[in-house]
Amino acid sequence: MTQDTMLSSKDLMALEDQYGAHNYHPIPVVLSKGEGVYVWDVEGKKYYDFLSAYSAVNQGHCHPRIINALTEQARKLTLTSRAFYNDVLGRYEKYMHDYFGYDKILPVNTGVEACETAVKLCRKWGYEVKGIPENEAKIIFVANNFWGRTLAAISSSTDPNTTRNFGPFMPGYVVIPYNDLSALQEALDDPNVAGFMVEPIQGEAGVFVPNDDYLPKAYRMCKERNVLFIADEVQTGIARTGKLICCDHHGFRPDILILGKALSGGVFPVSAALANNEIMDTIKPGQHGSTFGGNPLGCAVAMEALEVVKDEKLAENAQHLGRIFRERMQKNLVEQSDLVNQVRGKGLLNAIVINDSEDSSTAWDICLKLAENGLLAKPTHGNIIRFAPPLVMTEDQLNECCDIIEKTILNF
Ligand code: IF1
Repeated sequence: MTQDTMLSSKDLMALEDQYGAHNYHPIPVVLSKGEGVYVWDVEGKKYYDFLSAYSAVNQGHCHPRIINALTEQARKLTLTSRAFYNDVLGRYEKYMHDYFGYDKILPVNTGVEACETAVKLCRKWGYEVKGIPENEAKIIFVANNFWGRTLAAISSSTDPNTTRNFGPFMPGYVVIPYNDLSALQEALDDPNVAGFMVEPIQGEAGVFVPNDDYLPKAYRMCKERNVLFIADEVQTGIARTGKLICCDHHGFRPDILILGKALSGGVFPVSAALANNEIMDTIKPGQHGSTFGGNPLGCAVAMEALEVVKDEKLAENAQHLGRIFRERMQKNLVEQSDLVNQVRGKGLLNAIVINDSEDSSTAWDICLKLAENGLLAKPTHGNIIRFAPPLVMTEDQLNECCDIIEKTILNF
């Protein structure tokens, strides 16, 4: 069963079924190669990737510059732990300061760790700077949020499938409806609120874009109450929505910025919480960290991944192609087909809403047809299909993809 043994897609799926926990239900395609906007399955069939590993592969699969940074660093030094300094971390931290404009970074591995880091930072700031009485700090979340699978993360979840039989949960959370400023105003009346954490566009909820004034007004309301605005940009950050981070569309800077996924171009888990000194300096030695956080390999990869975003103007491309995508879906599907109710999104983070119930299998069945026709996308809920290709796509490629999507759905 080594790599040399020739196994078919069917064999490989059977292995996962028998030996792996059944915590996923993937589209039945087994991928073995990726390059730019394309992936190939074991049998050699080529697909356009319209998921980009949930927006982690914004720079395209196996970007040669990022892979080069990975292999060069891997030959020199991969991990020291934070018991010692390494010669890449400081450079990376300065690089992140220059790139995103925050005083300091706290480097971690996965997105959920970065989100939990933000929650811990927020609580600590709440006690030590804002002056909230011990163990009384609250953090406001919104309904249908998604920030990972740890107990701290699912404690804020409103999805019963995510929480059932995993309790008891973390206290100190308040959950209000998304896109609802009066609910936020009311929740902010509690003087023990330390922070408000939100995804600028809700991913798992189905690429739900809030009203244009929601985020900037929410930010201002938080400022008025001395509450930290925490932006979970793990999915929306790194050029995905047509700006470097989604909050850039609205002209304000969150107090804590959480990044992950495409921070490493999907090559290696690299995530981070960024904040200014007033917040970050509340954390002292021994109070937070991990074995791998800030490892030289991840730092080298992240710097190159961010250089690629700048050099290849990926934010601009996402903005431009996103407009074309939504225009075509609107004109050729929403207005032509009873099957599609809506197209929504920003930049190249988009979704179409299928005219069927949330618990139908229509979106899933359409995704199987799309795969047959050479394009990989994943439903979120039974009636929403997310479309998020790598941002290195060309206009010609995007138009070819729109042809595939339109043909598949009009023939469905
Ligand atoms: C899975 C969804 C996407 C995230 C936001 C933090 C994290 C995520 C906004 C945690 C992770 C993932 C994880 C992935 C599915 C996926 C997802 F459909 F579930 F909602 F992207 F849209 N904040 N999102 O979206 O980051 O610890 O995973 O690095 O299989 O659970 P992580």
